[in-house]
Formats: sequence, structure tokens, C-alpha cells
Amino acid sequence: MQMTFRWYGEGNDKISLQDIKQIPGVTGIVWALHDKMPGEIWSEEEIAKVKAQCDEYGFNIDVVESVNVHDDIKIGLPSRDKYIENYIQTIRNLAKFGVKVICYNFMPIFDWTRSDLFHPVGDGSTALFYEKGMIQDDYNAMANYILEFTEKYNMSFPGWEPERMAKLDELFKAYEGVDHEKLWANLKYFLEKLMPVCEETGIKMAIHMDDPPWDIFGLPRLLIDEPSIDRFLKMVDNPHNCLTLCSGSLNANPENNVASIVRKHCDRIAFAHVRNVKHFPNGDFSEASHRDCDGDTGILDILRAYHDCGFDGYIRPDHGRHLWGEKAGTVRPGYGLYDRALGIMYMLGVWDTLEKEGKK
Ligand code: CS2
Ligand code: MN
Repeated sequence: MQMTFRWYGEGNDKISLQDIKQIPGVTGIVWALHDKMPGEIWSEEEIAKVKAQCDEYGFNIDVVESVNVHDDIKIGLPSRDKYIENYIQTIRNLAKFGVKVICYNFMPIFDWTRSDLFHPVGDGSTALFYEKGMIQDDYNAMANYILEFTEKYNMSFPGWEPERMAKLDELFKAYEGVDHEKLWANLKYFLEKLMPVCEETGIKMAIHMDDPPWDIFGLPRLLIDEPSIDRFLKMVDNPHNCLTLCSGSLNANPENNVASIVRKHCDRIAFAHVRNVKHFPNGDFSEASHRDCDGDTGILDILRAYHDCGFDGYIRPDHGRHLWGEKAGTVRPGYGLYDRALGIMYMLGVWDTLEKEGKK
């Protein structure tokens, strides 16, 4: 496996490449052009700039997270073809700089959804939290909570672009009639257009799991469990049609056994996100440290499954808790330095042990 770390870019992330360089074992930066709106072409000049910054520290830029997909593609409007053309141009431009994997998601309107970004974990740290009762029908209240936060602290979250959020009612209207089957068909259409250029450039498209893995606010969500992953891989059965297998997203539904999905589809997992989740009896959940016993996701089983399968793709700690003074205004929710660095050391500790035992 190849260890990576997500970085939001110069001027957009308080964590520096120099900080990341000091975490053992990290070889690549997971990056994106965060000021791009979905549907815009990423230019060679802009990509070259990030490459030069990462080169300076000896990091590869093999994985992009994300090139976001325009709503018109998800809705299936006639204008989708223009946006797919742009996406293809972005793939070509990225390939010129050695990019190997593009992570993206196909969730209507919202990316990951939480009701509390800084929920006390009980030890003085905080983490992202999902209170089931809060995320029922009032999508405006939920969006306002996120937008107030991003405005106050002068940051934006991918997938929560204020320009899009300002038109929420309009967006919901546009998605009327887009049920699960329609969304599957639109995803297939999109991927089939992309596969030839992926074959030509070698780039793998790696879809992120839906988070949480169930419908929210009446919007359909597709990548939610093992049967839907089976369906997705079969629907476009091409080695360039891959997964970003996000353990935390999937295990928000405790019925999902992530390790068994890893064993079944390891050859189609281009990118692994490792995140731990703790469940409460009422259906709420909190994100937790990467240590196996701090959550219910089965981090040890998952790492063992990757190891048994000889996984040589990219991996990263996903969200972490906020520690040691990291708080609203000093840190991107879920993306502090310390807990993700601890997560890496935990994962490498397990991995190195498995490697050593394998060689005995
Ligand atoms: C990420 C996702 O922060 C996160 O939860 O794992 O937001 C991910 O970047 C997107 O869904 C990928 O498009
Ligand atoms: Mn993830």
C-alpha cells in the first residue's frame, strides 16, 4: 500500500507540506484545485503549480480528491454532455502530470453530512457527529449550519460550495424525478463516456462511497452497501472503473462489513479511506480514533484484509478527531494534523507487523 495524506493546498490549509513531511511513511499528497466549481476544466498551469509544490518535498500527486461532478450530469440534463467533455479534458490534463487516480462521488446535492462538526468525544477532543433526529426533512437548516460555519471561519468545504447552496430549493426541484434507477442510469452514462479516455491515459476513476450510506432529505444515494458495490462494478465492468472504499462512510451503517467487501473487490479498490466510527443505540454515530477498539468499524480486520489481498493501491487516514488545541477556526473539520498523523502511525504499525509476520 502507498500511504497518502489529504492536503487542501497552499493558502487553503493551515497544515504545511513541511508538517506532512514529518509524518513517517507518507509518499503522496491527495490534492485538488479547491477553487474550481464542478464542471470547470482544470488547466495545465494550475495543475503544474501544485505539482511543483509537492515535488519540492518529494511527494507524488498521484491521487486527486475530488474532481467534482456537475449536478447536470447527475440529473441527466442535455447540458451534461458539455460538462462531460470538460471532465474528459481535465482527465487528459491531469494525466500529463502523472495523476493515476481520480476520486469523485455521485451523491445528489450534498457531500458528507453531519449535524455537529465539533462534538465532544469525552476525552477533551472533538469529532464529527451525526445526530439522526437532526437530519430528517429540513435541509435548509442543515445547510445553514454548515454555511454559517464556513462563512464565519472563511473556508469552504468541497461539495458545499456557497454558490450551489444558495440555490438549494432550485436544486431540489431539478432533482425531482431523479430516483435511484435514474441516478444509476446517469452514472452509467457518465462512466461509459469516460472509460475510453481512462484506458488511453491509464487513469482510474474511483467512486467514493455515499456518506451516510442511505437516502437523505428524499435524495437517492447509490453506493451504500455490498450489493450496490457489486452492481456498480458489474454495470461498467472495466478495470478503470474503481472504488474509493471509505470504511467510515460504509460503516455508518453497522450492518456493512467493510473487511469482507475488501476481500471481495480488492482488485477494483484504487484508493482506501480508513476511518473509525462509534455507534450509539439510538442510531447516532460519532467518528473515532483509528484505534480498533475506539470504534465499531473493525479497523484491524480491514487492514488484515488489505494485507492478505496484497493491496498496493493508495491509502489514507480519513477524518480524524480534533486534538491539542485544534478547534473551530484553527482546523478544517475532520482534517486536523494530529489525529490523522496518529492514524497513520497506527495503520503502519499494524501493516509492518503483518509484513514481518508474513516473512517469517
Ligand atoms: C471525504 C469526502 O471528507 C470526506 O468525508 O472522504 O468528502 C470525499 O472527499 C468526497 O466524497 C469525494 O468526492
Ligand atoms: Mn472518505
